[in-house]
Amino acid sequence: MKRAVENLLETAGRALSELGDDPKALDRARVRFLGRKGELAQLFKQLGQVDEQDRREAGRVLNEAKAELEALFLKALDKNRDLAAAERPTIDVSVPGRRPPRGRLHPITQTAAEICRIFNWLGFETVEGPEIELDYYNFEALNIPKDHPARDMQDTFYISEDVVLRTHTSPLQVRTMEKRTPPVRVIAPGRTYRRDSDVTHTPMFHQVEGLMVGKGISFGDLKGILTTFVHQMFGQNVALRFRPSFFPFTEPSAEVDIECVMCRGKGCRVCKGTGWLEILGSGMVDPQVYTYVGYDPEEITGFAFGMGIERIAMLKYGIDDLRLFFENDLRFLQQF
Ligand code: 2NL
Repeated sequence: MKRAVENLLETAGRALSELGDDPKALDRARVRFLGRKGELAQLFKQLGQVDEQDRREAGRVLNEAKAELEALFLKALDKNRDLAAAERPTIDVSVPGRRPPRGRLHPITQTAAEICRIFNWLGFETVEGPEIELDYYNFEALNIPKDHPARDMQDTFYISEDVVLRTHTSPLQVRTMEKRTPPVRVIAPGRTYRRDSDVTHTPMFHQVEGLMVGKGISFGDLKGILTTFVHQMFGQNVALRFRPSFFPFTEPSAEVDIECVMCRGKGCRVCKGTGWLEILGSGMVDPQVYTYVGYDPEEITGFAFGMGIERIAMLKYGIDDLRLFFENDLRFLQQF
């Protein structure tokens, strides 16, 4: 038995020294010598056949051999790990890191923020609200009667008989007046929806509307505020004009044109030869609207205005195709 054990230790030692650094070979050797059916286990099995008086000594020798073998394999395993670590590529800490791509705000978002910033500076508070609206706030309270063309099924997304996707951001201002007592000065940006889709119309587009109501607010205030806005947005020297117009919710009403930003008023393709570009609609809030929100039309006056953000962005950045805003082509978006 003693001989067999010495033999085993010697073979194992030799096998380990010839192993090289392959971790799989090391594991195969471990199974061969220390495994459940390995060579050492075979010797333990033979213990039963050893003479009674020698069995105790043989057991001791076998247990010692087992401890020695285990120590041998642990050492080989350690050496193996060191070799593997040495082979792993080291990290070059001086290599510059990969830069994550930096996002930016969509040109529509930037334009809306710029418009709101100017009006905030003029004392208007930004308000936001639901895109799914009651017919009452979208039409009724704005003096748009049931048979008005703006309510036509052609233009409005109806969710039910009295619920719509808002067709403008005016309902926000109605809600604001309902909640507050004058004076009120708010600017309301947001998404709006109309059943309209061609080269110059998208079913979802963006609007900013503003409202200023209180005691003694006049058409002169409207002209002053909107003139200041145009000069801040498009430049101090840009000419503008107020042209009579009509909206169901304002009386009188006026549209604002600016001198064409492409040809500086000479006449070109963009302004269709007129030298002027329409940028917003406005007017004195119709007294009828005040009765809906519980204001006294004898006491309260004010003005409101609305503009399409896509149109403002196109004029400000010289973009000639509305669809570019909705394609999300990074080559386009990264320019803003
Ligand atoms: C346009 C014209 C306009 C308004 C919006 C408004 C809101 C209330 C009362 C009265 Cl609560 N008016 N909004 C007034 C005039 C014109 O928008 O061309 N928008 C793109």
